[in-house]
Amino acid sequence: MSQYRIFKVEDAIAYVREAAGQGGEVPLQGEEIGDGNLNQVFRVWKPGESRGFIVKQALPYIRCIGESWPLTRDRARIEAQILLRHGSVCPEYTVEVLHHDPELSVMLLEDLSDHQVWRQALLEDASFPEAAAQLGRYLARVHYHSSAFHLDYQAQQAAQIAFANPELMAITEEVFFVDPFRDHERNNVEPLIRAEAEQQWADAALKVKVATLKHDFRCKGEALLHGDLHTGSVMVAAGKLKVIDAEFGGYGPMGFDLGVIFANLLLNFCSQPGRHPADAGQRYQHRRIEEILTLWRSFKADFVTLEAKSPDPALAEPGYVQAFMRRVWRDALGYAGCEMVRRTIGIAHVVDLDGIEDPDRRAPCQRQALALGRTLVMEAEQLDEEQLRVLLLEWVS
Ligand code: SR1
Ligand code: MG
Ligand code: MG
Ligand code: MG
Repeated sequence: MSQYRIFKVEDAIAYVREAAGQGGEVPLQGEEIGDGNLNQVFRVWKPGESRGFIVKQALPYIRCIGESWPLTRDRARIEAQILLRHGSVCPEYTVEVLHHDPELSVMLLEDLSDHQVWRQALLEDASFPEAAAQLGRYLARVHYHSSAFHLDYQAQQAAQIAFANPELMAITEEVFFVDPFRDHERNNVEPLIRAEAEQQWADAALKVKVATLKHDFRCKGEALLHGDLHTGSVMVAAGKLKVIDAEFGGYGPMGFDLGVIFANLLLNFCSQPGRHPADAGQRYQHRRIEEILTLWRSFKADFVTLEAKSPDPALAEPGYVQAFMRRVWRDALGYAGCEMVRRTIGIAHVVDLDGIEDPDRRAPCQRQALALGRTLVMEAEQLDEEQLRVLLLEWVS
């Protein structure tokens, strides 16, 4: 279409006119609404109409850092292709890509402004009782259909090549598994929890477990992951859910996506004593435990149902999928532990913890997130679903 330029509102409007076929006679308005770490995002709408369009454009650098950390714009093309692939097997729960332009590093997405970001909904104690089960179904569908259970060897190899995302997944390796487990300049450690961070950096047993998880993240290409499935990548509305923001996606272990979302529910869990009086906070903590277990059970039930139709005679062997699910569960707990640690002392935090204004109330919540994260990494191999529930109940405070 045209040469790359960093969009201003008028460029986003012009792109909508062309990509969505909105002629010059249609009045359109726009505003920049992006609050993520990487991209700029515009909403463009016709005055008087509630539903508009979303324009997401990749900048040639990481937005939250600036031009000192350059980053491939090709991530916009990769994200569009991942969302289209995930949408082809799970349209109900994947944001719709209406158009994308690799040259402009831009895509046109359905407007979800009648939805709420799940992270925000959880912080406002708004109840979306179906969200956990819906997200489990989403993960079962997108993981199964991109895995060896569904694709033959050639098709899966082709997908691994087509969805290769080396630059973004290398960032995940660094900011998820490397920096937070040593004293790195990119970390963001608050003074009140410095001692706990230093203790962790000296924890050789923990670092060996994290090394395994990192190695598997690189080598275990089980499925086409979302790659950054925190509660800010999930939009919810009454009875509805849509997953957005797949730029960190690529082939990796299924337990990674599950672990990231478990961890973000647990970060909310850890934030409760800093946000609410004990009785209300504990009620919300119990909800987070149930959401994690519901999400997992929904994932497992749907995955096992899909797997029953697997065309691969070896992987369809009765009993194998159950053994595989146990491995995915164990991986998920390990990745959940890493995500909790990195969102507490790494480069990218979460508002659940950082939004607690009083540092003396915030620090105990952050300490709990670090300690629970460590426990999950260390004990992942020993915990079944019921044991996780018992363990988390012990952390309710
Ligand atoms: C430097 S990028 C840091 C994080 O922001 C994104 O949201 C991803 O979670 C990434 O790890
Ligand atoms: Mg986002
Ligand atoms: Mg993101
Ligand atoms: Mg983003």
